[in-house]
Amino acid sequence: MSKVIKGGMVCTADRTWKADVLIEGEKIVRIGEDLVGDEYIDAEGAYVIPGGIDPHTHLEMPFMGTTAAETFETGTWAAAVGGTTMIVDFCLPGADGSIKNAINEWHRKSAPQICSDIGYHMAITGWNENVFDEMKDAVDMGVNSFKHFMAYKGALMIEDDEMFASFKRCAELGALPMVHAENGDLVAELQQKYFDQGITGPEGHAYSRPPELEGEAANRAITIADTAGVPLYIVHVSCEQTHEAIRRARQKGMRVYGEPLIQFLTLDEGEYFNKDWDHAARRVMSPPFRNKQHQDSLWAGLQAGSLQVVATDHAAFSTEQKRAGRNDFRIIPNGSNGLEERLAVLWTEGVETGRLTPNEFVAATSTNVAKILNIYPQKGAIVEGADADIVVWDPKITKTISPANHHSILDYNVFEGFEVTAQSRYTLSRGEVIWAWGQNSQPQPGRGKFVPRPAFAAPNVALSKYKELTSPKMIKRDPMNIPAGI
Ligand code: DUC
Ligand code: ZN
Ligand code: ZN
Ligand code: ZN
Repeated sequence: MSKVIKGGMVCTADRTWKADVLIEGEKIVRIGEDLVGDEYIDAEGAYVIPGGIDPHTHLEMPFMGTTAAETFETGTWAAAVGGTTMIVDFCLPGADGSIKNAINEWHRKSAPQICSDIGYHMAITGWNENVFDEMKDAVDMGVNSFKHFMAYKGALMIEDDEMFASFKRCAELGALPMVHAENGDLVAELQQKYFDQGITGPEGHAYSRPPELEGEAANRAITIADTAGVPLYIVHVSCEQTHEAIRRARQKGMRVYGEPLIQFLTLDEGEYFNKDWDHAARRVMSPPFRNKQHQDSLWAGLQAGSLQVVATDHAAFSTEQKRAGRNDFRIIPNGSNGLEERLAVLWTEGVETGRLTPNEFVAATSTNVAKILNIYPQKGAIVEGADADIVVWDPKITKTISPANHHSILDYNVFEGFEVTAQSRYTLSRGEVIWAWGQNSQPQPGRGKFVPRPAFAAPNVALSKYKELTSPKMIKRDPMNIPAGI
């Protein structure tokens, strides 16, 4: 059974033109005029874009004494509604510290639930011989990127020497290191200081994580990556300082990538001063939302190409879960939503306002992600031979975002009240229509597939070389336990 997406404007990262798209099975087989097939999908008046890829989600992640409420099923269903056909989720090691076991655990949880495709990043939360060895297993298992937390002291935070060892390992494996850039030592100090001053509410979260501490960590990570001779991906870039660090590094010829979040582009720090505690706490995430000056810098980075992708860091905790931090902002589970809203909000606030072209929108939501994470052109492209992950993107459907009409499991939505001016008319995942506007039927859980991401071409370094140079040490960390006041 072939399908033709008919009458739309194909819009890729490079250009926009009127064409039909012929799909056979799971693949795009032809792009051209007046194509014929067994079935037709109406794209008149709409753009035909590569399915969104969200490079940063935390579904069902055990974190800060609880587990993120969004499941792999509800998350990928919400994603499909929003025009996202693939997510890259963060694997955290469990109590045994094993990378291999963590990846298998993520497969166990995600495989029966996912409605569309998935990849993983692996978190490196400590350093020892086993981590060194298992990083190779991860790459062999199709996980070619490793995240390092420079914050969450006493739980996930990694020290500079460990990060350097891990970055060197990435260099020899052809893997991409990533960082959560915040100076965790200073964040912990500031948290204690504000708490001791009697600031116990969500505003303390914003005060204790100033942009300077993010910029410092970003610069440090860039220096470490440069010394290790490896590219670097900085997740959730929230502020001008981090953007500037990335811009400078790129100007020097380094491959440093920056990922602003849709939340950071459109929501500001004023949210933490809302009189309604629940409202403010629902928006507590790290790094926190910033002011307009920082937002302007992020938009400029997307326009100029010094920032490449827009993600969500979707880590959804219910109001009830957030209330664990009722008397102490330090234990409010960190995270906010956006998986379903990312494309529509970026379109409305970016393309409709003239800040981004439709092609830049496609690059930031899909194509650049696929390139940076080494799955292009299987994903992120409308070309013959690519997976038919395609969205018929209708710039005339308007919607007011609300928990009443969203598909996330959450009981609130940080974008509530946003009027968006575009939606997915049809979302296709490997040739199958998994969302049709107005029908609201859920795709089959378990139909999604894990997408292995191969290693990048690596310099030819003997695998044993750094094993002698790096001093393995065992530091026990427990992501479930972030003690207050450290
Ligand atoms: N930040 C969050 O807000 N949530 C999950 C992890 C992170 O780094
Ligand atoms: Zn330290
Ligand atoms: Zn992070
Ligand atoms: Zn994250």
